[in-house]
Amino acid sequence: MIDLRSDTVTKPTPAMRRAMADAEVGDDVYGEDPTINLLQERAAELFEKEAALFVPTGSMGNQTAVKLHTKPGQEVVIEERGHIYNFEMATMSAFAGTIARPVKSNDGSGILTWDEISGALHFNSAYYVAPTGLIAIENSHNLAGGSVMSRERTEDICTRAHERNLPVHLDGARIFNAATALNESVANLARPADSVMFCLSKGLGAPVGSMLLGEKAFIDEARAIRKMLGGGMRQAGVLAAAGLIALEESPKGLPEDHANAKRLAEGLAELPSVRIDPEKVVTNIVIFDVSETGQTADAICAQLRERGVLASGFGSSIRAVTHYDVSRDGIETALRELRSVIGNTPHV
Ligand code: TLP
Repeated sequence: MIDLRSDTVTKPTPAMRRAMADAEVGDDVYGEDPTINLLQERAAELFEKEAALFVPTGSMGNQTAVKLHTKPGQEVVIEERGHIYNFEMATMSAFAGTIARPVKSNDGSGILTWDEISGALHFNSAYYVAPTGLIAIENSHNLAGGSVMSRERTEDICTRAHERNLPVHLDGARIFNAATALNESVANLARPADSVMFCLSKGLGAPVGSMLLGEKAFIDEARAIRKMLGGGMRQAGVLAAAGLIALEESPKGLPEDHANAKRLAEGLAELPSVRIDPEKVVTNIVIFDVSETGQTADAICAQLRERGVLASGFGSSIRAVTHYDVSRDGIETALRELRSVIGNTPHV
């Protein structure tokens, strides 16, 4: 199977498995797991943040941040396709008592400008208008096709937010992909934000785990929230060991994943009934519109599955994500199968 459903599907590399088997462990609820402690120190150093916390999932990292930055009854300003709003089970409401204020990005890139954000902020409004408590940004932006927010845009949004005493949380599930595409350090992309979550289990290929980073006092509080959510793990150094390998080794492979995504997008753009602009594919996510094929995305994905290619249908679009378990040959095979499933369908 050529599995392009997500970069979460990767299997641990041999080096990760070895490190997991050899990991020194302890009870992390007592802060005594040396491998987790090392991973947290290493992540904080790399991102130039005061502290880091190992969390089981990206969703837990994001929602812990939302909880800590806001008060019940506040709004979280977020791009309308943001993961925190669309794919995290309304936890921002159920747990933090907040509501999303989704904002459309006018150029379709998913990367908001300050002007777009500022139109959605509420301060000093009438007392019955919910005030803004947080701005959440996402880099790379998953549902916008892996688009990236530049360092300058991140700085601009964060500086202006801070002038208004508003915190900014960065959902950097794939921040290493963004950093690779922009030729920036992850620290430069994360520095302006008050908190950042990044995933070890996406483009970096670790089997489990994400990191939440911020100031020390914030991370101390986050540890308690993690426990509240049932995320206090014990000898999870076996997982952190794979995370350390992911952090050190996996970023080197991301240019290849991005080149594979670009190739896939270019091949897809040759199909008359597929809508995609390969220029806009800069990381490892390829989202293409199939509404002119005369078939639904789900029907296309079902036929692809029979031919050994897995991809995900999202409405009238299909998402394919490249990662280290898919080679260039795999991409060429996927393209061949895509051509035979949708290639000759006429425009409608
Ligand atoms: N994304 C998953 C699905 O939920 C869509 C995927 O396959 O891409 N932020 C972003 C930007 C994400 O893409 C994801 C996962 C998360 C947060 C949540 O991470 P997990 O799945 O670890 O809770």
